[in-house]
Amino acid sequence: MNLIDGKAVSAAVRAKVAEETAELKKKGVSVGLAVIIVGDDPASRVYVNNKKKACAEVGFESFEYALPAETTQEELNALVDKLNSDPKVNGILCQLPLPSHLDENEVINRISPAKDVDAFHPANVGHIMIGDYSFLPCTPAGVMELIHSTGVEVKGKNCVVIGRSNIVGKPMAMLLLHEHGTVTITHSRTVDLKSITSRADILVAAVGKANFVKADMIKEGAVVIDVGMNRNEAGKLCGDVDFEDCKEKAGYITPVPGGVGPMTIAMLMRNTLTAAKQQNRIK
Ligand code: BQF
Repeated sequence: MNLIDGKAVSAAVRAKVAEETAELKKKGVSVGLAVIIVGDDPASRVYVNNKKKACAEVGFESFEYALPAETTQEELNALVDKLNSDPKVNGILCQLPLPSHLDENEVINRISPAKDVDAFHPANVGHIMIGDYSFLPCTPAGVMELIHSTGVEVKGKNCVVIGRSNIVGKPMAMLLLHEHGTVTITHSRTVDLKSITSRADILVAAVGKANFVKADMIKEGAVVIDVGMNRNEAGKLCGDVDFEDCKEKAGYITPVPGGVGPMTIAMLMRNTLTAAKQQNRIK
């Protein structure tokens, strides 16, 4: 088994972003990311803190907008409008999930596609589908970087994605397809999941169930990427893959924490830098 070190790969990406950010600064260009968080979900708070910390590290300005849980749609919309027209803000993200009285799609649709560093806006989703993109969705992009770090080529391989969310599963499948993988998307209604996952040379688990993937579901030597962020019965952070069960059989495997998570943040930094360059007409 080879452990895929998401911390190391993400540190390399962030170092490159920091270097380019310093170059921009010499040209008088600063990079800014606005992060909106509504309510007090503890996991969201941790994620937002991770993003702000990463911004500081690479030399971006970050602007946090922490709104109370009772915020109205109109107030949220007004904030997005303000950030869309603020030249110091190159990237805007609204931390999901939102409290249930707020419409996530309405917010996503309102963020200027040019500042949509999560790549959730339908215009950016469309770009991804066509294969012409400036921003890749952070988590799938991070997974691709981790796969690249193994040296295993995607071209011609059986790639299986477990999960079909708009944020991970669907764009993940599309990125693997762009690299010429033969891609299968599986989900909760899939019949005989194990027979499909067992044939995967590259398996990406984005299920949302702790320790769901067991050794008998994977192929010997497979690249196993764990996108899960779950808490088990003991409250311990764990992935969708039963790491202990799978680690000897997998060829390469990501841990949780320290696998995909840090890459998601690194890709957000890369997207924000890209946004700043585009807004300042720098190639
Ligand atoms: C690590 C996220 C589910 C739903 C919404 C580093 C993060 C996590 C783990 C992080 C995630 C998960 C984020 C580690 C952002 C990734 O060391 O393993 C960083 O901050 N993430 C998010 O913003 O929204 C989510 C998962």
